[in-house]
Amino acid sequence: MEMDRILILTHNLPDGDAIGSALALTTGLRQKGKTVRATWSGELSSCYSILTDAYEEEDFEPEHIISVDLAGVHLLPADTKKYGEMIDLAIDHHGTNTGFAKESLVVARSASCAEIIMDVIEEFGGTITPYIGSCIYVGLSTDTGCFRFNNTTPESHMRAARLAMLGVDISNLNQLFFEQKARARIEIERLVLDSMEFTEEGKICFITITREMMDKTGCLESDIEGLASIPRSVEGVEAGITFRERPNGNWKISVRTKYLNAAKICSYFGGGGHTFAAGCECSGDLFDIKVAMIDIIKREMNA
Ligand SMILES: [Mn+2]
Repeated sequence: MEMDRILILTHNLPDGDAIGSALALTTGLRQKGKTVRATWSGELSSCYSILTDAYEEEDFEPEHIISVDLAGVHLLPADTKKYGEMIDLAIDHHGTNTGFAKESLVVARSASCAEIIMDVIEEFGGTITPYIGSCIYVGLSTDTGCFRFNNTTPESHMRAARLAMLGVDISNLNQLFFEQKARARIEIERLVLDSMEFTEEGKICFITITREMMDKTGCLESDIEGLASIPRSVEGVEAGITFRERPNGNWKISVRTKYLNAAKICSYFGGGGHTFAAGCECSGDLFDIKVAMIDIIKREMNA
């Protein structure tokens, strides 16, 4: 591992896996005496402070760039887009990774990027401290919906068991990330449930998160993580779709399915992701987008 002066990038609207992967890798590389900095965009909800409070910023001119949990350079936040062509190594678990980096470590079978990071740190001789383990656990547990989603593998459970043995306070992290909710989050759930619509005899469910709802409740982008799993949780729903209004007026669309190929559905709209959880972004009238989405999903249902 000859790299030094490393900048670690991750995707826009970072989730637990993005933050956990970036901080775990940064800390692991620092153990090896490397100069490393992680970047992420936007304000994070308060549960992340258990990870970010211990992070110390370092200022330097980066010579090498690593991306984590990043499927394509179009997903980089505006302030790191300029590095898109210069990424030396991509560590990722998205099967749709576009191969933008000079070298790629993509393990599509891995439920989270954080699990790959755990292996990488151990391979280069780093120690999984309780702090690094906490970062990994946050990535692993959030990307698997606390081990409920069907991307969860036996290895996910085995790694979590090892993290517990290494001193990670798993029950505290579960409490922070899966039990406790910001007041604003509960308020927006109330509004989002009110937006719920069903079509195709209840097989397709839509929810909508508007800027107005965000403003009214004071939710941060990171407060609404996981809302996209609500529509699929309804009995009988085969495709749960979440429309989220971006500040620029575009619609960020999350598709969650039980057996349909969500990545394929999203590919018709220029997006991608995992088999049962994928996303895309559309501009234009929301009603028209819904009609187009229903059309594609029906085609997949009959395929
Ligand atoms: Mn991930």
